[in-house]
Amino acid sequence: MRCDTLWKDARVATMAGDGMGIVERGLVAASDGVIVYAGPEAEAPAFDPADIIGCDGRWITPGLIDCHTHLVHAGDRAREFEMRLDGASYEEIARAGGGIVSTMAATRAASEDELVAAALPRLDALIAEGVTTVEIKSGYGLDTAGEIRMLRAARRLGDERRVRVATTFLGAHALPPEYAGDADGYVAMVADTMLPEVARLGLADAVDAFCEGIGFTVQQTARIFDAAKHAGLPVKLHAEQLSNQHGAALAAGYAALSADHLEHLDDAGVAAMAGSGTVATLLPGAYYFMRETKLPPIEALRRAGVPIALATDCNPGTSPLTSLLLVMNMGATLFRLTVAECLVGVTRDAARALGLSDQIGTLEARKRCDLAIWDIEHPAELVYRMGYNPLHTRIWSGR
Ligand code: DI6
Ligand code: FE
Repeated sequence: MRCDTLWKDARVATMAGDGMGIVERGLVAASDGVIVYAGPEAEAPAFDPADIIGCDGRWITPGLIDCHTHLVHAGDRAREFEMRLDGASYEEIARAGGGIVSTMAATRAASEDELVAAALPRLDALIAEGVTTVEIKSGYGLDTAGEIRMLRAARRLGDERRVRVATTFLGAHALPPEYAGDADGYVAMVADTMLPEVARLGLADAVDAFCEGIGFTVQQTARIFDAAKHAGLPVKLHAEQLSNQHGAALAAGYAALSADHLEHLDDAGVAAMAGSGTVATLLPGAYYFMRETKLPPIEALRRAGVPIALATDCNPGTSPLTSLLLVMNMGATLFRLTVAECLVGVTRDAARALGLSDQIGTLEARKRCDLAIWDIEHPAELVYRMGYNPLHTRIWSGR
C-alpha cells in the first residue's frame, strides 16, 4: 500500500471509538498529509514508504486541539488581576469600564501586524505542547473594522505557523461604549451589518456570543443566531458561566457546535443538551482563575451522554493560560474528569466542538496526519504533571 511516511515501534492512542483506542504495538502511515493507516502493527498492510521513523516505544496521540481561545488581543489585564486580589469582583471591574472593554480599547488601537505579533508567542506556547489546531475568536474590536482586523490576524496566524486555525466571530462579546444603554441597537447592528460583512469576506467559520448578565440576553443571542443561520454559519455560545441564563438550551435548539463554560448549567439545561449533538466545552482555566466554586454538572453531563471538550479559553481577563496540558490537569483535579475524558476532550470531542470531526481529532484513515509524539510511559502522564512538557515531536499535515 502506498504511503510516504511511516511511524513505527510506537504505542498509539488513536482516540477512535469510545475510549482512547490504545494500541500497544502500533504504527501510523500517511500519504500526502493524510493518514492511510493507524493501528496495530500486526494488522497493517504492507507499506513501502520513503521515510520510516522509529519511535522507540513512544506514545503517539492525535495532535491536540484547543477549541476555545481568545488568542488574538492586545495588551494585558495584570492590573485588574491585582485589583481582584484586593477584593474587586470581575463584574464590578467590567461595570466600571474595565474588563472586556479595556482590552477592546487596546485591540482597537493595534494594527493587524501588531495583533499578529502579540498573538504569536501565545500560539507558539500552545504549539510547543503539541497543539495542531486552534480556534480563535474575535470579540475585542466590537466595531466592524476592529472585528474584521482581529479575524484577519487570526487567519494570518495560520499562515505564519504550521497549525490549523478555526475562526469564530464573537461580535456580541460585550457592549462597546458607543452603544451604552442600547444593547438591542448594538445587537441589531451586529446581526444586520457586521455579521453579514464578516461572512461575505469568508473570515469566520462559526459565530459565538456571550449570553450573560453582563453580556447579552437569550433574546439578543437568538437574534445573533438567526443572522448566523441566514449566513450559513454554525453557532456556539458562552453559556451559564457566571449565572444561569438558560443559554445552553437556546444553543442546543440551534444545533450549536458547543455550549461553553456551563458552571451554572442546571438539570433542564443538561436535558436540553442531551441528544442535541452540542458539545459541552469546559474551561477549567477560567474556573480556576476566577476562583469559581460552582462546578459544572459533570456527572449529569456524563450520564446524559453529552460529549465533553476541554479548552484553554486563553484570554487576558479570565484565563491568561496557554497550556492545554495544564488544562487537562485542571480538568482532572478540579472537575474530576478521568484521564480518558481529559484526552478525549482535547482531541476527539474538541474536533467535534469545531465541526471538524471528519478531518481531525482521531488517528484513523482519511483524517489529517496531525500527530503528537510523547516521551511518556503511559497516557496518564499527560494529565498528571503540572508545568512539564514531554512532547518529543509534533507532526502537522504529515510533516
Ligand atoms: N467569558 C470569558 O471568560 C471571557 N469572555 C467571555 O465571554 C472573558 C474575556 C475577558 O475578560 O476579556
Ligand atoms: Fe471565552
